[in-house]
Amino acid sequence: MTSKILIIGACGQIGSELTAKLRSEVGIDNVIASDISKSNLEVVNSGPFEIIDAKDFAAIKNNVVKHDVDTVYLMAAMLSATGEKYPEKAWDLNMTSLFNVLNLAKEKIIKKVFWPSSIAVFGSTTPKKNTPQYTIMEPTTVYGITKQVGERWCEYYFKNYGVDVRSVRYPGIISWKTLPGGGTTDYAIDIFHKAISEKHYNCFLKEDTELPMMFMDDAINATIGLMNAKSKDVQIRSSYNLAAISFTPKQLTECIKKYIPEFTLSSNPDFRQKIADSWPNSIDDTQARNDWNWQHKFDLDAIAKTMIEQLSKKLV
Ligand code: AKB
Repeated sequence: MTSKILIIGACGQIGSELTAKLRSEVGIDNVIASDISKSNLEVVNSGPFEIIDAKDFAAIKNNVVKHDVDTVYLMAAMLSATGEKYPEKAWDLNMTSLFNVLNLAKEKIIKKVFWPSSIAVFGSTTPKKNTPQYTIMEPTTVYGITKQVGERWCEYYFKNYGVDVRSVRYPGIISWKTLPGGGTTDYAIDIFHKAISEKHYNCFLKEDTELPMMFMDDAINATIGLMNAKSKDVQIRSSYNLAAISFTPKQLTECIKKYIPEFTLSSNPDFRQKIADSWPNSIDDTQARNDWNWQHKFDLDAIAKTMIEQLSKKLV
């Protein structure tokens, strides 16, 4: 029997591209997209779509039963920067939605769960270079706290209730199709939009702030690769470190200048600088590479080239 998939938060930056990729791989009717509103018409109009509030257990359960779903990707979350403005809302959304999905799996109503964690689980006491899989984790943002606690719950549900839950710690994800919202790494997308439209970008981070990043296509491949891995190969049930490249706003600017020579960068750090300063510069993801053969494809130059080509077509 074909597996039926529900994506919660399908209109967002990662959810929208995950929906498109899964629909192309397993068939349009086997992927039910859902979100709290119809904010992305491409997602809404490209296959089955339901309005679901990720905090509403009954709504998720009813749709799982209605569509005979066995696998849920929970992509709804409040990210780091917005979470600092609305700490209680971030806690409520990020934790309630996770429990809703884990409990459906515990009750054997669904079989498999994907839930993204983030580099935000790390804090200023974590080693910054090549941050290991297992290390000090003292996150300083509400978002990071929800992701760290969420990881503990995922492992707990796996060990105590046999829930097949899988997770990666996403770095900043760079994409051109759907805008991100409320993250600290969002500058690495804004910069391309402004490079094309204004030839100048005023960055909210200092120009030497180095953060781990990844192109969307790699992030989607990692997500689906982990979900397709044999259960015995998924040795980590909290969340896997996942890495591609690291760069600073200055290094990204140098790369963009190869394509847009007149582009300039200025910097006016705001509250997001403190968040970025608490995160790693680079990540050691050896275990993901060994356990389920994770490999990234896009380096900085390939990302810049693709972003500029695609956005130039889209923004005209
Ligand atoms: C954010 O900046 O909050 C996210 C993340 C790194 O999880 N992109």
